[in-house]
Amino acid sequence: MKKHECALFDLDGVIVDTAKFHFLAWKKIASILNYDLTPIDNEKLKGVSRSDSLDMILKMANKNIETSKFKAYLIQKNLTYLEYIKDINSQDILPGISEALSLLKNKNIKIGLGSASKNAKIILERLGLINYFEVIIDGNKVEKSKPHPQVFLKASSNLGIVPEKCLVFEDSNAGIKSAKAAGMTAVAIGSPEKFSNEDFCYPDFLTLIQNDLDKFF
Ligand code: B16
Ligand code: MG
Repeated sequence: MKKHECALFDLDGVIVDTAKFHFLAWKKIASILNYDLTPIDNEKLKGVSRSDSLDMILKMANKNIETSKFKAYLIQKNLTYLEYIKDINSQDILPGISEALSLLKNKNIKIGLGSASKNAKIILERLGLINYFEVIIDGNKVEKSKPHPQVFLKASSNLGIVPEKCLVFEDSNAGIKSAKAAGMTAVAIGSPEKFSNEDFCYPDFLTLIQNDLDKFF
């Protein structure tokens, strides 16, 4: 197995289960549009930026809205989401993540974040994990949303590691496509049927670190 020098983590759905809160917040906006957003619809929104997500929901609902309303829905969605995550703390870190971060740190592997979320920093702070990350590329730092490779390419160039030596942990199909388009090794976390282009897939992070984390680094 090729050894990697850098680990790039997605946030929502990999480090913490905030995906369920994004879903609930979008469900409220969708219901205003008279659309019942389903978990299957929601899979397509994972890893996608806030405004691209609203565009996709409008297509699903077959609705057109004016720009002012579009902006208002983005604000409303984020306020709902922020309310859901206001008490988030270290107990919400998904199993295996803390162990993996300290293991990687001890091995001198560079650690970065590649998230579409504009709320990434406050979430990492609330989880008490922010100091593990040498580089944080979030939704405020990219113009192009996953599946575009920009988020992971920016992380690797900021860390000074070539893409081929970077390993990405992702829970979304958009994120896996982004990692592969960046020329990186893509590890999918979740059920294999959700993904199309991953290099490896594990049902959850705990299974990955109990069996295989060492072989990648
Ligand atoms: P925000 P990730 C993504 O984060 C989420 O998966 C996606 O559902 C969300 O729309 C996006 O962040 C933007 O989040 O509204 O907080 O800016 O999975 O790339 O860490
Ligand atoms: Mg994610």
